[in-house]
Amino acid sequence: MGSKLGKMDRRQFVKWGSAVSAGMVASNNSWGLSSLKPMEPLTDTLSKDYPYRGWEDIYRQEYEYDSVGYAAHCVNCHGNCAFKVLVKDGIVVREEQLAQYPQIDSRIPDTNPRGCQKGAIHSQAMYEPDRLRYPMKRVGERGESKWQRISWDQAATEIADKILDIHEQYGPGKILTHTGTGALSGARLAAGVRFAALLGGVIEDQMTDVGDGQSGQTLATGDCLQNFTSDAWFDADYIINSFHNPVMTRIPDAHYMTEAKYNGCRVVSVSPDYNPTAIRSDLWININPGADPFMYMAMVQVILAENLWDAAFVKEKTDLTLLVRNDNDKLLRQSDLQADGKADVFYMWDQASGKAVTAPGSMGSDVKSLSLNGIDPALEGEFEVDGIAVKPAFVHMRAEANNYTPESTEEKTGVHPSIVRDEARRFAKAKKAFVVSGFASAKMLNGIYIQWAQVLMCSLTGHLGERGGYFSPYSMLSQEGVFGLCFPKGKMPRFECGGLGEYVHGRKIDDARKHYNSDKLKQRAGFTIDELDEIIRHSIESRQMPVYEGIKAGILTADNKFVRNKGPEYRERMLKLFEELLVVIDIRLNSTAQFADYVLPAAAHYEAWDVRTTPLHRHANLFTAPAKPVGESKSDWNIKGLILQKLQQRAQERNFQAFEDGPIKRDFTTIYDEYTLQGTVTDDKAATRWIIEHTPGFKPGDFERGVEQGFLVVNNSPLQADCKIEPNKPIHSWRAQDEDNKPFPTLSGRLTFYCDHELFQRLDSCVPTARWNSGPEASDYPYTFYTPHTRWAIHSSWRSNKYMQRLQRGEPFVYVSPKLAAEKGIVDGGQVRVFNGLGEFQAQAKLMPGIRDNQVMMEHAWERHQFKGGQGLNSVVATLIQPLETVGNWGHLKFELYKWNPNSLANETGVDIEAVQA
Ligand SMILES: Nc1nc2c(c(=O)[nH]1)N[C@H]1C(S)=C(S)[C@@H](COP(=O)(O)OP(=O)(O)OC[C@H]3O[C@@H](n4cnc5c(=O)[nH]c(N)nc54)[C@H](O)[C@@H]3O)O[C@H]1N2
Ligand SMILES: Nc1nc2c(c(=O)[nH]1)N[C@H]1C(S)=C(S)[C@@H](COP(=O)(O)OP(=O)(O)OC[C@H]3O[C@@H](n4cnc5c(=O)[nH]c(N)nc54)[C@H](O)[C@@H]3O)O[C@H]1N2
Ligand code: SF4
Ligand SMILES: [Mo]
Repeated sequence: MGSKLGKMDRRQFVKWGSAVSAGMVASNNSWGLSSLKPMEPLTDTLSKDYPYRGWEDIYRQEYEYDSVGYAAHCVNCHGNCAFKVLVKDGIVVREEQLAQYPQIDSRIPDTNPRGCQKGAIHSQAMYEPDRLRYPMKRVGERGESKWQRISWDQAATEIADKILDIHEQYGPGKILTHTGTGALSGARLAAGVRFAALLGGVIEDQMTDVGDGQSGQTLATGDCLQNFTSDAWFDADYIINSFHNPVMTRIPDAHYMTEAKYNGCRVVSVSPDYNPTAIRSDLWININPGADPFMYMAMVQVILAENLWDAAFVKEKTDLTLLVRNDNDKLLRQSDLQADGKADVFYMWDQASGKAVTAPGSMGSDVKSLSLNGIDPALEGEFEVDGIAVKPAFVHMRAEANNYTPESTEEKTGVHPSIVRDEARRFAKAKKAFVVSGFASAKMLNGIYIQWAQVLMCSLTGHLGERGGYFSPYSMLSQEGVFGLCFPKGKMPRFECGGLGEYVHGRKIDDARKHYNSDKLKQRAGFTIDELDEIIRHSIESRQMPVYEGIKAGILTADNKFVRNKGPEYRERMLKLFEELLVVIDIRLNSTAQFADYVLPAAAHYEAWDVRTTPLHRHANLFTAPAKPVGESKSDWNIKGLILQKLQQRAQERNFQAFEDGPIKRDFTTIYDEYTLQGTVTDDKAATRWIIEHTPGFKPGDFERGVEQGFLVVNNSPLQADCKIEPNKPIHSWRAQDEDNKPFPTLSGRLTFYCDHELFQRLDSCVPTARWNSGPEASDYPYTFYTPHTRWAIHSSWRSNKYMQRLQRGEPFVYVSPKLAAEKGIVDGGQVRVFNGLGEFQAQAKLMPGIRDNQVMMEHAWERHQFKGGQGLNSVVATLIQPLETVGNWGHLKFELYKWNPNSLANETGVDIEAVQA
C-alpha cells in the first residue's frame, strides 16, 4: 500500500482515531461531528496527507457509463422496486434505487427508496458462473451435467419437432407448459401463457402451486385478490401479523408498519418463534405451532360475549342473517319453497314485517345491492317458513364460537386468557385494524380455518374498506393488458389446479401415506389418508377441480420445481412423467435446469423489456433492457417466439392440418403469426408497449413517459374497481361493498360464514371453527420442521450469490434451540442430519434461542447442489391437501385461478435431528 495511511504506525493511527472520535481535531480543517456541514474554513487535508490517490479513480470509474435505463426484478418478492441501471459497453457498472416515486398521500411517507440487498447486488449476480449463457443440450444421462453447446436454431428446431412428435403420438394437452413465479412481470408472464394458450398446453395455478392461495379469504369474501397497498398500514391503530414476517419478507414495505407505531398503532405478532417482526412489535404472542384457529375462535368468542360486535354491519354485510333449515342444516333456498325457485336465492327473517323475505344481493337475486331497504333481519331466534323450521346462520356461528373460550383453548394455544381477551377488545375497539396475513398460513392444513376465523373477527367488528380488515399481500393492479396478451382470441391453455396438480403428478399422497400415522391424523385433523384420497378422486372425477393426467413432457419457464416441491422422490417421479422432453428456460442453471434435456438461457432483469405491478404499491415499473443480454441469452418473449416460429415452419413442412381441440380450433401452421399478432409484436419491447397501450388504467403516451422516468403511477384499475382507487390515498379493498353496498362476489353476495356444501357438512365445518394442522403429532417424529422465507434470497434466486452468502453461514443451515442442541450433542457450526421415514439431508447447525425446543427451522429454497449429497430440505417434507379446498361446485367455490383451488402445503412435517460425527 503506497499511501501515507499504509505507513502510519499503530500508535499514530490509534491516536488519530481517538482524536476524531472524541471530536477533538481542533485544527482549521476539522469537521463538525454533530453537524452534517464541514466547519469553516475548509481545506482539503486529504491532498496533503494522502498524495497517492489514484485508487480513487476505481470508484470514479463506477460512474463512467454510456447509457442509463430502468428495471425492477421480476421474481416473486412483490417488491417491484425501480432501479436505475448504469451501463458501459453493454455491461452494468452500477445500479441505484430510483427513489423517484411521487408521494401519494401527503399524510403518509412516500415509498422511496424501495429495494433490498438482493436487488442491489443483481449487477454482480447477473455475471456469476451459474448464469446461463448459451442454449445447451444434454449429452449424458439426465442430471449427469454433460452438456453440448448448440445454436438457437438447432435448439428451437429440435424442440419444435419434438412438440409435433408428441402431438402426433399422444394428442393435444400432454405438455406441461408452465411459467413459474420467477417471471411475474407482464411481458414475461404473457409470453409463457400465450405460448401455452396457442399450443393447448397445461398450466398450473401459480398461486396455489407454490402454496400462497388464501382459501379462507376467498371462502369468506369471494376473492383473495382484492387487497390493500402497504401504505394503508400507516394510519391503522391496530395490526396483527399472522404468519407474517415482513421485516424479512416485505423488506421495502415493512417501514409502514414501524412508522404506524409513531401514530400510536399497536403492532402484535403471532408466531411460535421470535421472528424479526416479533422483535419490532409491541406484543409477541408466542403461540403453540399450528394452534392459531383456536386463538382466533377464542377472540371471536370474546367479541361476541362482551358485545363488542357491530350488529348493523353484520346484518347488512354478512350472510349470518340467512335462514338455515333445522332438519338438514342447509340454507333455506327459494328452490325449497317454489317448484321453479332458484337455488341461489336465500331468505332472512324480517323482524319489521314478521316474515321471511328474500335476501337482496345473492347470485340469483334480481337486486344487485346489499341494502336492506327497511328489512330488519333477525340474528337470533327460531322461525317457521312454509312449515320448515329455521334459524339464522348467526345462531350456528355463535354456538360454535362458544365452544372456544380463552380459558378452554389455553392448553392448546399456550396463550394466557387475559392476553386473548385484551387483544380481542383492542382489535374490536380500534378505528382501523388489520389482520395482516402472510403466506405461511396458506401452507398449513388448517390455513382455511385460520383465515376464515380471522375474516369473521374483522366482519363482526366492522373492519372493512377504510377501516382495515383482512390483508393478504396479493392482488393485481392494472394488468388487463397482460391478460389481453396472454390469451389470443378464442384460445386458452389447459389451466389446472396448482397444489392439487403437483400433488397428483408428483404422487405426493404416497409420501403422506408413508409419513403420517393415519389414526393420529384422523384424531388431529379429522380425516385419514384413505379418506383424503377418496375426496381428491371424487373432486377430480366429478370435474370440480381440473387436473390433467397423462403428461408426457415439460417446458418449464422460471420455475424451480425440483427445489420448491416437497417429497424425496418428487423429482424422479416428474422426470418419469416428462419422459419425452424436459426443456427449462431460466436465467440460471438451477436445480431443475440441471435435469433438463434442453436448457435455454433467458435474458435477466436488466436485459429484457417489461412492465410490472405489485399489490403493495401503486407504481408500474418499466424494464427498459439497459444491459446487453449475457452470452446468447434472449428475452422470454423472444425465446417462445423462436420456438413457435420453428414450430410453424416444421408444421408446414410436415404437412400438419388444423384440428379441433375440444371447442378450440388450433392450427400449428400459423402459430407464430398468431403469437406475434400477425407480425406486430415480435419482441419484448413491442410486447411491453402492447401491454401498456391495452391497459385501460394507462393513458396514451404512457409508454414513452414510463421509459423516460422508469415507472408510471396507477390511478385507475378496472380489475380493482371495488377499491374505488383515488389518486391521493392508499388503496383499500372492498370499498364499493363497504360504502355503496355492492354485493361481494360470493354465493349470497355477502361475507360468507355459512357453507352448506356436503363436504363442509361431512367435516363439520359449516361455520368458522377450529382444527389442528397435521404437525409432528400426526407422525412418529418429534419435532416440527418449518421452512419460512429467508432475508438473503428470494427463494432460490440469489441463494448462492457470494455477497448474500457472506451475510450468513455460506452453506445451508438449520436453526436449532440451544436446549435441543445440548440434548442432542449439537454444536453451533457443527453438521446435523435432519431425517424422518421419508428422507434426510445434512446441513450446518445454527443455534438460536428464538425458536422452540420442539421445532427445527430452516429457511427454504437452497439449491439442491448446495447440500452435501444433493438432498434438498424438501426431501423430508410430506404434505396433504385440505379437503375443503377440493370443493368446486358451490357458488363462488369453483375452480378459479389464483382464487380457489387446493393449495400446496409445508411447515408441519415431523422430523428428528442428530449431530453428524466429524
Ligand atoms: N427476502 C425474501 N422476501 C420474500 C420471499 C423470499 O424468499 N425472501 N418470498 C416471497 C414470497 S413468494 C412469499 S410467499 C412470502 C412469504 O413470507 P411470509 O408470508 O412472511 O411467510 P414465511 O416467511 O413463510 O413465514 C412467516 C412466519 O410464520 C411464522 N410461523 C410458522 N409457523 C407458525 C404457526 O404455527 N403459527 C403462527 N402464527 N406463525 C407461524 C414464522 O414465525 C415465520 O417467520 O415472502 C415473500 N418475500
Ligand atoms: N419447504 C418450503 N417450500 C416452499 C416454500 C416454503 O415456505 N417452504 N415456499 C413456497 C413458495 S411461497 C414459493 S413462492 C415457491 C418459490 O419457488 P419458485 O417458484 O420455484 O421460485 P424460485 O426458486 O425463485 O425460482 C424461480 C426461477 O425463475 C428464474 N428467473 C428469474 N427471472 C427470470 C426471467 O426473467 N426469465 C426466466 N425464464 N427465468 C427467470 C430464477 O432464476 C429461478 O430459477 O417455493 C415454495 N416452496
Ligand atoms: S428483489 Fe424484490 S424486494 Fe428486492 S430490490 Fe428487487 S424488486 Fe425489490
Ligand atoms: Mo410465495
